[in-house]
Amino acid sequence: MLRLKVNKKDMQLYVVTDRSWLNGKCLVEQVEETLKAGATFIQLREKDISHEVFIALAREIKALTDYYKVPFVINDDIEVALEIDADGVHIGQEDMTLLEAREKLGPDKIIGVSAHNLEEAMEAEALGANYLGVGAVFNTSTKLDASTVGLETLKEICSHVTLPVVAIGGISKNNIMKLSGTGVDGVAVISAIFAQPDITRATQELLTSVRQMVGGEII
Ligand code: 3NM
Repeated sequence: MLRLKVNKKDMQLYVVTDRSWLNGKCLVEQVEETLKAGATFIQLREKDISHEVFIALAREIKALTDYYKVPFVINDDIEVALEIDADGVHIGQEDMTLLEAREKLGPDKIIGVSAHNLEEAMEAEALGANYLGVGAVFNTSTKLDASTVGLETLKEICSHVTLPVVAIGGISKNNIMKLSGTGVDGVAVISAIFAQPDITRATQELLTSVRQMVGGEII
């Protein structure tokens, strides 16, 4: 199956939004800061938000990601993705099935799927996912129900699928190099960017590290 929608390079620095770190700042401005500093993919992930606010936020971010030519997906909410013509959705194992999402979105949209083991990863690939998110690779306090996936499992998944794979969960500039040699294409982060006082600097530092990591020696 030919899948050109997501390049492995798009996974390098995958930024997931989280309004809980705003501290009075504006999410759209924060997202633009990450894009200016080199973010390669944006996911709007907002829980506890009204449909109207979600749509308004999503539209504003879509205008930015179009301008910066970076893929933009919506977490879970396929109706929002359709309404604002996002590039796609990211779904978990417990969300709607991949086949249902594909039926609603059509063949041209991106569907990213969270996988926690080889079986889930291979199934998602077989059913037409465009990329995989694998985590949590480290302990994270951002997603309370995240269970940890070992680096060996991450490596096993990367070696068995051809899809782009992004690691998620507790990744920071201090531990990113531990992912070297796993075969992962990049990192997805929330707090390593949004919880930092200087978002531009945090983004640039992560991007530098992730490029070293993906280009690094096999461990
Ligand atoms: N998904 P941080 S971990 C949104 O394991 C999310 O699937 C995860 O936030 C998974 O970068 C996670 O602050 C939270 O750890 C990532």
